[in-house]
Amino acid sequence: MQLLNSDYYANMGLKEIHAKVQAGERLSFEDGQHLFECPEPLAVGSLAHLARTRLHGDKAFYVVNQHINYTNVCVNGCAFCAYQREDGADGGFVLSVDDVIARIDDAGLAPREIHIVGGCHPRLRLAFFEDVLRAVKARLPQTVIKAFTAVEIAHFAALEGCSPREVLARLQAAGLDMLPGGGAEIFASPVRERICPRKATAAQWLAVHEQAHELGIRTNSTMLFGHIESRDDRLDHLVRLRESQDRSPGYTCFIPLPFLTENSKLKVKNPLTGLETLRTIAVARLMLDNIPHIKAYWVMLGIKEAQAALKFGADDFDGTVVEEKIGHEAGATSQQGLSRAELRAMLRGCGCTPVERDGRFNEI
Ligand code: V47
Ligand code: SF4
Repeated sequence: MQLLNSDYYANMGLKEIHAKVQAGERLSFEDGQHLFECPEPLAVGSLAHLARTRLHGDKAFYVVNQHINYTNVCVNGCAFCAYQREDGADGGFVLSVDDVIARIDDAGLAPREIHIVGGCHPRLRLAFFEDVLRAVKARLPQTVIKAFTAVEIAHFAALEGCSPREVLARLQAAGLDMLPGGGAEIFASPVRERICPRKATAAQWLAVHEQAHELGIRTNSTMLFGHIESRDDRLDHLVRLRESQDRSPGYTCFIPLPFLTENSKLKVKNPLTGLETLRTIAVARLMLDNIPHIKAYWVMLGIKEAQAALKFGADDFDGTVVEEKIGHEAGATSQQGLSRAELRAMLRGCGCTPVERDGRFNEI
């Protein structure tokens, strides 16, 4: 499918990259730099749309899902995080197993996916998380449980004095189906050391995902951008993810997360523009030729920019969500949840065919 003719891309200095995209060839780091430097973000967006359309046509996926954050108490204190509280501080909370089940019952959704994540709590032990998973599985046997970022898995392993692989195997036996993509932030160490020095390193994050893939647990991936990282750091992150997927296939989806600045200790000199966010999503689609889905996470992007992202390489809109805390503590202005009907109308409204999926990205 050719959305614009070759002369257009040649005039934009993208002749060779256009040819590579048309031929389905892999883009290099330098190609990525070229895409970031191209004076016309719409040209980059249309190339990403070409790649996205080849994979998914005009489909835009969504899922009936529920997010549950079990605690905001976290030992890591990442500089960008507005959600975290110190142990014992005002506003800290921990949900019990019964609280988690009550959240599910209150939502009354019959979700296809439950997304459970939280801070790295200093005292919650693995047995508690096994109980959570068993209780959720018993309540929702058909639902995919996507829970615990690689950072939480590494933290549980440190608390238990065992390997992340053992943690993954125990959680899988208790009902864990997938890992979410959080905690990747930016892999480049000089940036990572400034924004989240206590968190699992890039190598640890990647190792946990690759071990999960070996156990048959598929995973997602993210990138937090628009803070102190450079565009080259973003490309480095994308290339490392692509290499990880080559080594150990199992990433289903990539979620670009623009940094939301409210209530954060991290001060940013040049806040993201909407177009830079869209360009970054487009570059991600073009670089990540081996990850099938790019998620326009409406909670962090805002609904209108998430809709625009569907024309800049993204194909998934995430879901009904129900209640979200991490982005909203940081100033997300989106509402808390969307209904299936609202999601479908939003996707149709931007010229896409809405397709409901399950937690494993199978069409329903
Ligand atoms: O890892 C924290 C990010 C992530 C801020 O796997 C922030 O399907 C922006 O990973 N501004 C958690 N972002 C969310 C996440 C996620 C969300 C939806 C779906 C999936 C999935 C994963 O949120 C954290 C961090 O990168 N984050 N603070 C902030 N101020
Ligand atoms: Fe903790 Fe996650 Fe917030 Fe970092 S981003 S402080 S690991 S909750």
